[in-house]
Amino acid sequence: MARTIDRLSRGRGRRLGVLGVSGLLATAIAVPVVTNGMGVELGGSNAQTLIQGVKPSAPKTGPASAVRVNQVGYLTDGPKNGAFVTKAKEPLAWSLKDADGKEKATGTTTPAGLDSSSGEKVHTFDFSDVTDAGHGYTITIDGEKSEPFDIGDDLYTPLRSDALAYFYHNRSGVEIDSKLVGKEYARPAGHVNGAASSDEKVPCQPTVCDYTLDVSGGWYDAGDYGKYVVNGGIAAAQLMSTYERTQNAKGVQKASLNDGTLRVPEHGNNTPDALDEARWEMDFLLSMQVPQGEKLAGMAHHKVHDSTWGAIPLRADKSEGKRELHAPSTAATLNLAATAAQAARLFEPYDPEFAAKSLKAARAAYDAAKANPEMMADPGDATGGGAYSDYNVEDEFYWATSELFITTGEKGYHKDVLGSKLHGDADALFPRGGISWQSTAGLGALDLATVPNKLSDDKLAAVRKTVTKAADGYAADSKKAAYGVPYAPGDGRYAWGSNGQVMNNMVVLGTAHDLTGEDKYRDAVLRGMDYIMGGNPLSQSYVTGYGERYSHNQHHRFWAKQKDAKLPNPAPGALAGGPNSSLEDPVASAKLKGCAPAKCYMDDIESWSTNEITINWNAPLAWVASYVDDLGSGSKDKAQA
Ligand code: 9MR
Repeated sequence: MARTIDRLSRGRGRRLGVLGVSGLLATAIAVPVVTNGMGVELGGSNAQTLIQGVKPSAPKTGPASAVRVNQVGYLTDGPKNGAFVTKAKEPLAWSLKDADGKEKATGTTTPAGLDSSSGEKVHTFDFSDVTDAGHGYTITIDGEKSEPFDIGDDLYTPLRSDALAYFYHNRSGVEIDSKLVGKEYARPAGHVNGAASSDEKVPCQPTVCDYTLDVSGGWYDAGDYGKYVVNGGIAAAQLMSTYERTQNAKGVQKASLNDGTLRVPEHGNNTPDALDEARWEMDFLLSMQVPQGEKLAGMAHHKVHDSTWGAIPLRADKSEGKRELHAPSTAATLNLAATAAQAARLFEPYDPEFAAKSLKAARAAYDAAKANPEMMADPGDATGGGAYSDYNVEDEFYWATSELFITTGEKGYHKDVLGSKLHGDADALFPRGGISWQSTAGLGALDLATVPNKLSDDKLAAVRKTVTKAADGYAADSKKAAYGVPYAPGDGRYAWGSNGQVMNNMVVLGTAHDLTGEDKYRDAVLRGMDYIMGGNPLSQSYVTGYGERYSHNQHHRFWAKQKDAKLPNPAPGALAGGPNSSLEDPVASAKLKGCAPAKCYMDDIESWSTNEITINWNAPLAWVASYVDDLGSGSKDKAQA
């Protein structure tokens, strides 16, 4: 990765490779003054070890090399694989060179035949035996040279921070502070201007209700300024789980997401920064609940957004669209129940009052959903915002009751967990295509498997088995794929947000690794990172600022430099939706007709169906970034349960 990475201390020893990455790595533990990398001091009294993000060099564009590698790099002790596009039938020689062009290792490729994801013939190559850390390595095959990459420990430390900073950047209802994000990304608060476009006193769509709610705050969903309880819910849950994992899994850096570690304004409040970020959304989700005294009290409104689509580009504070609350839905209500139940246990040590309020809201939401199990959002309600309609809420019920059971240990919730058709059914909990906003049961199963709870030993073992069974499937998919991606939807078609699906499969794999310590799960996560960071049929890194050829024109109304040179590109750490076989926007359908699944992507701001960014894709990215950072060197002897 040809750029500087700022790292401050992280309180853990590092293994330095023979090629010496020591110049980049600070070793001191106590850092009394924390800056944001632009020389600006951050944090309150508790600021301790702010994790810095990348300072990207300009993205490369133009024709890609036929040698495909992870453009960020490979963990010192992890697997190291790549692919080469060629019609050659016989194995070819590969040569690994260091930054000075000196040959460090050689080998031969393995012909892999036709790769169905790209429709191209490829060879694969494996240089896992090379464990010398360094920068600027390249692989040359048949006269073609790869993009440069690193070998080293902790390559994903900045991603842990950048993937989470995405959420602060996209906060609604508050000024985005240049001291935290730099001048380019600072902006005034959006949707709190007292006008019809304010979220402070929002009426319902006509005939839906006759009250108004203050639903300011929360995160904008994506390139649009809608805020959806379905989707906001899973994103908040996965952020909380990113933190929760650091408290429960073995071999993790427990303090890595604590107060003073991330770019949030709440430093010094003694609450882990990852929870501060999740709280910003939780307060919004709670505000979407129908108030006591109303007919549907306890239910949650499905969404709030403009009554018509806003133009692009458009900074949040300049948005003038009229905001409206849409009808409550069972799915939204269960998202609220699940996340508020999770928040109740996580905030208990930091803000017991908020924890109690959350638990009360979660119980009320769950009861309301049981009383109204079929209030489905209208799939046609998609003007000015997405529909997020979902006809099957069994999975949301399973997720919500799992969270309520974990938090309370109560018999009623226990009965509902065990009584669910989904319980114990790995294929139903973890569909081939992955967990998504439409398929949330896996979130409940993952938490039951990893967060201490009152399931009996045999039942806990059975839940864990569903996780490892699903992970076995994703790991097998990764092994079969020339590009190593742990994503093989049944119909072979990549979904809208396929990169989010890849990430969610990696969350399941990472959890299976946490539970068992088995290398195959860790390897599949790292192979997934290879795919996301440029080792794919387009040689495209899908995370802004990471790798050489990274996505930088994602669909976003403020990060819209492609439309207006005065505006910024997406901030580092933003994950593009990725290839979508269905080409659901005019630009993609005009330009990508007939594309092979993993090539149905373009880095164009107009291609919202392949190149949007959203909270529910960045949330699993944050989980995965935190997991892979914990791997350190990727050493196989990582201590496990
Ligand atoms: O991620 C959603 C995808 O699964 C759906 O197929 C698609 C069309 O309904 O909508 C996607 O979600 C978008 C939402 O509707 C509006 N905000 C942006 C979201 C990401 O593209």
